Order: sequence, then structure tokens, then C-alpha cells
Amino acid sequence: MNRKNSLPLTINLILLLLVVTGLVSCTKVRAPEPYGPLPSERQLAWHEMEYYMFVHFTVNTFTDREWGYGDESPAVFNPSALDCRQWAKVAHDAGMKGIILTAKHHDGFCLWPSAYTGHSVKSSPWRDGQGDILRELRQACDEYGLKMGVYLSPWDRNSAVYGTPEYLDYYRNQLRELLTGYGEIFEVWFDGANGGDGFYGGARETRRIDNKTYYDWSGTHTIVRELQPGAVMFSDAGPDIRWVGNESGMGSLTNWCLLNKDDMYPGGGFAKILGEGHEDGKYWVPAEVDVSIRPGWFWHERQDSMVRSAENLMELYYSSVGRNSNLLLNVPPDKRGLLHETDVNSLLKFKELREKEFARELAKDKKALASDSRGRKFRASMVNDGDPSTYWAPSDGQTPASVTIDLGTPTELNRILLQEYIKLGQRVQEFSVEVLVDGEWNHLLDGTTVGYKVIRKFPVVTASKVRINFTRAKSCPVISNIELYRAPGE
Ligand code: FUL
Repeated sequence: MNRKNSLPLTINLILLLLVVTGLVSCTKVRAPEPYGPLPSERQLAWHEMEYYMFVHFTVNTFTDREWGYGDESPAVFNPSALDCRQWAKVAHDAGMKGIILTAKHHDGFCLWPSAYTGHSVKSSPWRDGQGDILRELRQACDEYGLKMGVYLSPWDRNSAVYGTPEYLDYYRNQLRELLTGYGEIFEVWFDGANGGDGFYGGARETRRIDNKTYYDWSGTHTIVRELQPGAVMFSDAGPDIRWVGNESGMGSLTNWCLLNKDDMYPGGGFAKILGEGHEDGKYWVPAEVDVSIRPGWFWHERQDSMVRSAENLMELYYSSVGRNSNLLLNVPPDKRGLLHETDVNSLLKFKELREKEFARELAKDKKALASDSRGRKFRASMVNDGDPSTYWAPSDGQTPASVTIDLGTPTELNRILLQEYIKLGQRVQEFSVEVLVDGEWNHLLDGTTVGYKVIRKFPVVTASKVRINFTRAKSCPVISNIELYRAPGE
């Protein structure tokens, strides 16, 4: 072999070596297998919304009630200055990502001109019976880049056929109108309050239905999937999003996005289970916290002085978004058809407060070390690179495992935010946080589940390192994000 040919041979050998090493390291960096139920695309998009507006508006706004009986004359519905653009602008300016409107509440009055009943805006004096709030809301949401959702009360105290099989056709026809006439819907809200006394076309009687069987929910779910494949459905029992089990704004500290929903149904009295979900749940059904900015869901003049303050909304944020739930905050328009100045003020102040609270993130791009990583692609620094699509993961079977953020110098902190890479399932069962203060490791806090997002407060501590121990997980923890903050105050 002459010299001329031996050079390429060396290069070939080097190349071969590189390929073999590459292959070996590729097998080493195998991504973790998904574990348990996983979120669908529509659920992933919903998780990222985090915070959006609920709008309760109907005849009740004018009759000063929370539950209309169903005998209200459409003549009472006459907002003097209704402006969905104001709702949408406020939602947008407040940092919300969408609006869910009570298209029909229990009283049966429809905010759109349904072809299946006269009990709607078309029989009201508002816009001379030519109005359609759903249409106006659609335009406003588009203008402000918001998603739109609908609440269609299953219980209808106006309908003469409520309680009979015929009502199901009526309900589904109305649902079809909402799902085909107003563009893309991100969430359909199925309420759990059902049956009781009502007008029922003049019968004025009590009608009880069997929550479990009457509505044939699976048939209704099929319609939603067909007409709006991107929409998530909410109810006490999912199928996509579950009620958190209370209306006071409290997400559960331990909060599984998982639920064994097979034997559950709306209005079935499952409130206790719904907070935590099921650790061994068979389905991905995360929690949504629905709560009102006022004591009532509808506007009442006497409650103008009882609007939640920005500080109170901040607490709600921690007990909902901070606990692996989305926050659906109700802001009811008044008789003018406008969000009241006091409510608007609180919402905008809350936005400012939130921005200040999370203005100083301290972990980003700091040195991160892990007790173990399954390879370069999954190294510790993936938790603070600001990219939600990358994550740290230790090798299989390496739990407990920990990540340490090295802040470089003693730094004041009082908030921590953690996120799992939920596309691979919800895995963390328990974690703890330690801080290095004056050369000594101190225990700071314990936690249970993480899921999409957890934010925890603690009194200011001056630490040079923070260690997050994932002490128990169903399979190796898969962490996409760790943030540390120094929020104003103590
Ligand atoms: C409940 C209803 O009865 C309330 O009026 C309100 O709509 C709330 C969000 O859901 O079940």
C-alpha cells in the first residue's frame, strides 16, 4: 500500500470510530418512555392557556337572581350599552387567553337567536331582537386574539320538554348551533347542576332526572368531537377537563391530572375526589378552578363593593395556576352589558402585581448540576434554558434524583416554579427543596405532585445554591422547567 492510499484509510478508521461512538452515545441518550395516561394535543393547548375569563350574563343580570326560574320575560333582557369588545379588551389587557360565555344558563334564555326556541335574544328589545351576543363575542375575541368557549346549561327550567327524551334532541340541536355557527371553540362547559323546580313551559313543577343516565353524555361528547375536534370538554367528570370540586378558587396541593372517570358523571357528588384526582387514574383529566371575582356568578349591584382585590386575585392565582390547575375567573357584566369599573380595576391591578411578582427570575442559564442524567440531551441545564421543549431526565431507576442550581453568589429568593414535561406523563409523586446558606444545606419545603406547573412561596432566604430532590416518582422524573424568583415583600 503506498502512502497515497494510506491516508484515506486512517481517515476511514477515524470516521468509523466516530460513527461507533456516536451510536453508543445515541443508545445512551434514549429518551424516557412515556408513563401512564398522556395529555392529548387539545389538552396540551389548554394547559398552556392557564388563565381565562368566565362571563355569566343572562336575564338574571336584570332580575337580580343567581338562578332564573325559567319564566322570565325576554323583555327584561335589555342591556343599554352591551359591548363585547370591552370584555375582550379587558380580558386581553388582564393577560387572559380566552373567554367562556354562558350561552344558556339554567333559566333557558339563549344569548344567541336559536332556531329551536323563542326564549332568546330575538324576543328581547335588545338590538330590536336582531342581536346575537355569540356573534359579537366571536368578533371581539378575534380582534383581541382570544379563544372562545361556551357554557350550555344541561338543566333548562324554561323548556316544556325538560325531563323527557325529547329534551336531549333540543339540547343537542342547540349545542350544534353553538359549535357550527361561531368559529373555533376551545372549551365546552357542561355544568353539573341539574333538575328541580322550574317553569317548564308553564307546568311550574319539580322535575327530577337521573344525572347518570338522562343526558347520555357519551352521545353528546361524540357531537363535540365531530364538530369541534380541538375543543376540550369540561364537567365534574371530564372527559377532558374536570371540575376542581369547589367554587372558592382552591386547587389541591396534591393534584394529579389523572382520573378514573368511568363511573363518574356531571352532578354526581364527586367533589371530594376532584381536588386531588386519582394517582392511579386511567385518563388524563386535569383540573380547572372556576371562581367568581364577586360573591355571585351574576352581577348584583349590592356586590359592587365586594369585588375581589388584586391581592386576593394573586392568592387565587397561587392556589390555582400555582397548583397545577387552570384559572377560570368569572367577571359578570352589569345591566349595561359592560364589565364594571371596579372589576376592571382589580383585574388590571392584578396583572401589574403578577408582572412585578415574577419580574426577577434568577435561575435562567445559571450552572445546573444533576445527581444523574441519561445523556447530554437530557442534562441538568435543560431545566433553566428557557425552552419548554427540552427537559432533564436521569437514567431509568435513578430516583431519588436531584438538580442543583448554582446561583454563583448568595441570592435572595422567595418563590420556586417547577414544571414536568407532561407529554411523557405526570410522574413526580414527592419532591423536596433544599438551599445552601452560609455553606450549609437547609431543608426549605416539601411537595407532592408537580404536573404542568407548581409555584410555591416561601419566606425570603439568601442562598447560593438550590437543590430540588425528586424523592418519589412513578418513573424517572422528566423536568422541563425550574424557575426561582425574588418577589417583592417578604
Ligand atoms: C354552577 C351553576 O349552578 C352556577 O350558577 C354557575 O353557573 C357555576 C359556574 O356552576 O353549577
